[in-house]
Amino acid sequence: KHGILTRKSHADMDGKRTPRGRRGWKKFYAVLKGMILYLQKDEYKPDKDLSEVDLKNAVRVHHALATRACDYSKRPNVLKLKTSDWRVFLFQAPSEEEMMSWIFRINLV
Ligand code: I3P
Repeated sequence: KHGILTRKSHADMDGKRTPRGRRGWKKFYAVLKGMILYLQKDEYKPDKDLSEVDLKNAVRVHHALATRACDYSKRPNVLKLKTSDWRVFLFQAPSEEEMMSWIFRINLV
């Protein structure tokens, strides 16, 4: 699965709140491949190698939990992703349907 996702980092690897200055929203081209959610600046091209930044932004979604971000109302179509290493991200999808589809696909991994 792939598509546009806008990310906000809410908690870091230790479960601690992401500090101010790193809590902004950022738009990515997201690709879910195997157990990894790749977040790239540009649209996915099969023959192009991932950049260092792309690899750094990639999120392991094995044993992660995706839910609708019911407690976040500033933006629509936002899902919450809790990873197995206690990071928490918010991802805004372009539509309700896309949000539900990402939640479903991530939780299948
Ligand atoms: C954050 C940025 C986010 C905002 C967040 C700010 O600043 O303005 O958009 O979240 O508020 O800290 P920075 O880019 O300097 O990290 P919202 O869009 O959800 O308001 P927060 O600290 O209350 O999460």
